[in-house]
Amino acid sequence: MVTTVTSYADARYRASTGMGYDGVVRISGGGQYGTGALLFDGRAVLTAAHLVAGATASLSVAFQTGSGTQTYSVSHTVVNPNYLVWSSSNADLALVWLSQAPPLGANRYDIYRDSNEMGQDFTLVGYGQLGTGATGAVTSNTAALRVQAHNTFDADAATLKSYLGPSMAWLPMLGTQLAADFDNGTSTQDALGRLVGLQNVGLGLNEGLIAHGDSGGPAFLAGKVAGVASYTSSLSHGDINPDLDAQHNSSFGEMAAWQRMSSFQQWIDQSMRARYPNAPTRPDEVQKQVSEGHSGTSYTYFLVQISGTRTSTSTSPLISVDYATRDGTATAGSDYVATAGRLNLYPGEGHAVVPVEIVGDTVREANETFYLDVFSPVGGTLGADVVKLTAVRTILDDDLPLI
Ligand SMILES: [Ca+2]
Ligand SMILES: [Ca+2]
Ligand SMILES: [Ca+2]
Ligand SMILES: [Ca+2]
Repeated sequence: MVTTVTSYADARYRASTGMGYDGVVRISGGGQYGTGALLFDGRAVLTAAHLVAGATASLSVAFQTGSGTQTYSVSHTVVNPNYLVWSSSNADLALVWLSQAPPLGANRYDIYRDSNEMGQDFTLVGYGQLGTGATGAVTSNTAALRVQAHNTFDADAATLKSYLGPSMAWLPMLGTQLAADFDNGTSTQDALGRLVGLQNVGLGLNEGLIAHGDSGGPAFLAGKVAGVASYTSSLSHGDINPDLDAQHNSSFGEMAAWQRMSSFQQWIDQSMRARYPNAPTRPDEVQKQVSEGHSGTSYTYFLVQISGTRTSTSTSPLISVDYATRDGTATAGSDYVATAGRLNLYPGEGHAVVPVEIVGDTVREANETFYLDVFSPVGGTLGADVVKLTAVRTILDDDLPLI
């Protein structure tokens, strides 16, 4: 991660444990290093396809949390099918599933589902090469420092192509990549200002950019993954070259692109749903009581089902609801993993599940309950005058008393 600070080891740019970034992981495999983010089901890690698509060696995923560094193996990998079909740089996304439950202290993230990213300031987090905007990336990140920086989403990458033509050697698919340039507060290094007329010196000297090793890392808006780091470029057009040193090294005057999660959410959601073990598909299959287990986590599922007809029009094909867990006698963090997000039902889907992780232990306890609230429906209703639905789960203690 290249930032504008004089020292890239500056504590202000560390994404230290306990700051909300403990679900940002370092991915290793095939001699490559990259970054990823643990998604809301606590099993799937979102990253870039180019890190994993050709990896013959097995991948591993390292977490840094308050309980130290823990490394997990991967049980399954799915690369976005369009990565192989569309031209390079497009649909550069993969999901990898952990072979076992990760640390409870690792944050789980929803994806950012609204399409109002442009113009917003975001936080990028990763394990990439270190450097400054003035020097570019100068050193590999052998200490596996997790670093954060900030930037502003400037444009859809396809817009750049429409201005630059052959000066940009690739063809981003419309609406699928978020571009940001690396500003230092001057118009001279305002890459997208000079190249495509998007004058905006952004956060000035407070900006950062991705570098090697940050690939697959998250760009956060409101604590949700809005983008997945994909590539950087030193762009020029005719005699205009905003790059500070005219070298492709993540310096001031370059740009980067993130795959845009709001345009890939259907693929992400449906890929995850396809791998939930024993998920119910009908109300009579829903288990309202779940055995706690003794270690790791297991799932309980809440089923969201459409009854009646969709009210959405073709311009709004989604039905969605927001959801959030809530403590009853069970406590989030020790008995189950709190989760909150938005669930979409896509065209052709009549139901979907919200998985919640149940925390196993060997402590003798009472049976305990928690709730899932469902609210803010879009494209449908919860029922006349109903603003919130609540379902309850009982965690059955399965530990013997000490005798
Ligand atoms: Ca910028
Ligand atoms: Ca700019
Ligand atoms: Ca450069
Ligand atoms: Ca137990």
